[in-house]
Amino acid sequence: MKIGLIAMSGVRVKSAELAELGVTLPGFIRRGKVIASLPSLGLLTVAGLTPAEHEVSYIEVADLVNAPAFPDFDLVGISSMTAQIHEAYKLADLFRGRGARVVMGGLHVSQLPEEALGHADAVVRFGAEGVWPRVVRDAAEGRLERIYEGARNDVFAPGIYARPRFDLLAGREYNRVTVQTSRGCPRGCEFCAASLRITSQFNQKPVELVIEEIRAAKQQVKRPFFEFADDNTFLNARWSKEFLRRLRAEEIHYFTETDVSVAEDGELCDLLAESGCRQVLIGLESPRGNDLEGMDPAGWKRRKAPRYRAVMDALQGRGVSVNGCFILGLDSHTPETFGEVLEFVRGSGLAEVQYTVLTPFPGTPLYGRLKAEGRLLKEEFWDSCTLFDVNFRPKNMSVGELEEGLKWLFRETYSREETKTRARGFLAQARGGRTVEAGAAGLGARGD
Ligand code: B12
Repeated sequence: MKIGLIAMSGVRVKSAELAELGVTLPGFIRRGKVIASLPSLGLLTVAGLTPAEHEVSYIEVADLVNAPAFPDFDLVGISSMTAQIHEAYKLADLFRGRGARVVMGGLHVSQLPEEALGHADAVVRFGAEGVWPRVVRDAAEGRLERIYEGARNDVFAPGIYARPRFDLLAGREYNRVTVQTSRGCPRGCEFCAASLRITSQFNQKPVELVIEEIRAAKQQVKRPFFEFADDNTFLNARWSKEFLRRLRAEEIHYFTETDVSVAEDGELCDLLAESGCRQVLIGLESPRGNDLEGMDPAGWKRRKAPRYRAVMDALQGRGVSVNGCFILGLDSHTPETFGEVLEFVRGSGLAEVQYTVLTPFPGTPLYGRLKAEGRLLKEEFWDSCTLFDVNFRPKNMSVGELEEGLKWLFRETYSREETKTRARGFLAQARGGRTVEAGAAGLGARGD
C-alpha cells in the first residue's frame, strides 16, 4: 500500500490581539518561529512501526498545500492535537473523498475517539506502539476496525518499540529534531494534556536506544539542535546520569522539559552543562506556593515553590538557561497576580519566560472539574486550546481581567528591552558561575 503520514505543523493563537503581540514582541516570536518548524515525532514513530513492504511518505501539511498535485494514498495517517483538530478533520474528509482510508491517532483523538470517527475510518487511541502493524494489515485486507488501542505501558520494550524513521527527514530544511527519552510523568498535574494522558505510567527509554536515535537523526539532519519530546526528562537520577555521561561523547546541543528536582543534585547539574544542554523548560506555574495547592495529587509542586530561586541559580550558574513557565488563571489568582508574577520574573534572573493560560484540554481532570463546576465558557472550544486563549470562568477575576492581564504581561515581559536585559543577566550569571544579586532579585520565590 501507499501510506501517507500527514503532520500538522505551526503555532496557533486564536485571539487576534495576542497573535499581533506575538508577531511584534521579539522575546516571544524568537522561540515561536524556532519551534514551529519541528517535525512530528509521533508520525516518524508510526512510520518506523510500518511493515517494510509498504511505501511510506511523510508530509507536512504546509507542503501539501503548496504541492503541484494532490497526492493519492491507499492509507492516510493523521496526528492530532486539540488546537488544530478541525483542520485535521477537514484533511481527513478530503482524503476520504478521494478514496483513501484515513486513520487518526494522537493526543486529541485518544481522548475523543467517537468525535474523530465522524471523519476517520479508524482511530488509534494511546501509543501507536503495539497496534499499528495490525492496523496496516487490517487496512490492506480491507477490514479496518473502528477503534484500536495501542500500548499504554512498556512502549519502549523489545517487540513493541520501533526507532522513528529519521531518514524521512533527509534533504528537508529542518535544523531541529525531537527525540523522546521518556513518556508520561508521575507528577500527574491536573491540567497536563501531554503524554501522561496516553500512558498508564512513566516509561523511560533505555539509554542505548536514545543514543542510537540521536545518531540516526544526526545522519539525516546536519548538526541538528535536539529537543527531547518528554514531559519530564530527569526524574530518575541514575538513568539521567548514565544518559548524560553517554551524551557528552555525542557532542550535541539540546533543550528539554523537566521539573525543579533536577537542581537538587549538583552532579546532575554539572552533567547537564557538560552534555550540551542549552536550556531546560520548567513549569514553575506560579511564584507563590499557595497558588499550587492541589495542582498535583501529592502536593509536590506546592512544597517546591520556596526553592525556585535556588533552582535558577544552580542551573544558570552552570550555563544552562531556564525557561520558566507560568500558568495564569489558577483558582487563587486575582488581578493582582499579574504584577506579582512580573515582579518575580524580573527578580528571578530567568533567562526566558513563558506565560500560558490555564487550559482545560479534553480528557484532563481539569476539564472534568471545570465542567462539573459549570465554568466552561462553551461546550466545544477545541480551536481555542492554544494555551493563550481563555476558555473558562476564572474563580477570582473576570474573563476580561484574565485576558487583559495576560496581554499586559506579554507587553511588559517580551519588549526588546526586557528581552535584552534577561539575556544579558543570564550571560553574566553563566560566565561568572554566580547567583543573581539578591538586591536585584525583588520578591524571590515565596512559599506562602
Ligand atoms: C513537538 C511539539 C510540538 C511541535 C509539533 C510538530 C509537529 N509537526 O507535529 C510544534 C512546535 C509544531 C507544536 C505546536 C503546538 N503545540 Co505542541 N508540543 C510538542 C511536544 C513538545 C512534543 C510532542 C511529541 O513529539 N511527542 C512525542 C511523540 C512520540 O508522541 P505523540 O505525538 O503523542 O505520538 C504518539 C501517539 O500519540 C500516537 N500517535 C500520534 N499521532 C498519530 C497518528 C497516527 C495515525 C497513529 C496511528 C498514532 C499516532 O503514536 C505516537 C507514538 O506512540 C509536546 C509536549 C511534550 N512534552 O510532549 C507539545 C504539545 C503536544 N503541544 C501542545 C500544544 C498546545 C501545541 C500548540 C497548540 C501550541 C500553540 N499555541 O501553537 C501547537 C499546535 C500545533 C498544531 N499543529 O496543532 C500540547 C498539546 C495538548 C493537546 N492535547 O492538544 C502539548 C502536549 C504541550 C502542552 N503544553 O500541553 N508542538
